[in-house]
Amino acid sequence: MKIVLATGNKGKLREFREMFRCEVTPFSELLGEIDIVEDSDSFKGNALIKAKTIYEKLGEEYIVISDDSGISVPLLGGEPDIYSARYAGEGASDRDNLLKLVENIKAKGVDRTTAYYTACIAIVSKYGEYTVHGWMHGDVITEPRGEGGFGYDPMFVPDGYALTLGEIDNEVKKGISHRGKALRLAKPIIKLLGSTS
Ligand code: ITT
Repeated sequence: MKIVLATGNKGKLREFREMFRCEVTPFSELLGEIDIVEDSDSFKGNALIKAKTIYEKLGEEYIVISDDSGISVPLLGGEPDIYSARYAGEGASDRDNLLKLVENIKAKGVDRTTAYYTACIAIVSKYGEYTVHGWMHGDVITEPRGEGGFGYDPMFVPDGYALTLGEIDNEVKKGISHRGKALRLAKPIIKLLGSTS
């Protein structure tokens, strides 16, 4: 069975490719651009919407994997959470979203506060639907640093580190990240599904 990723996010695609030793294809190479409406109220719900939409278009020879993820800041009542990709509005860039989060934290009168990333990975194949989660805890800061990673990484300092994810090597991020943890749980499921066909 062929593994297809139901994501249009280049940062996620790069991290998936680095973690999977087998070939993974982004859905756009097979289906072109598709606008998927992510209207669930949870990471799990949105991850399943993405994977099921692509699986239904591709069919039984495929294992479709999606990721729905985001950052949550307790000081802001958990924002932006499932709205992380569109925090500064529909079509907002990673930079716009990061700057909005910086401004909202500053408006609370602090320059650092706790935060965590969540990733839900959904796997859909002819054998059914599976989901796994991973989390990474740390702090967000109002003076972003570093060019690495993507999204909110330049403002996120993982617990136990002094550097931001924008400054930390990608290999290190994989070992500690929400996505890395979820992917390590997803791997044996994907392997089993691939060998059952
Ligand atoms: P797809 O739905 O096509 O996969 P997306 O970017 O719209 O891509 P999400 O709806 O899951 O994906 O939104 C995730 C957002 O959360 C993403 O755009 C980033 O802003 C942020 N995010 C998630 N994981 C991150 C990470 O590892 N580092 C930095 N930001 C991350």
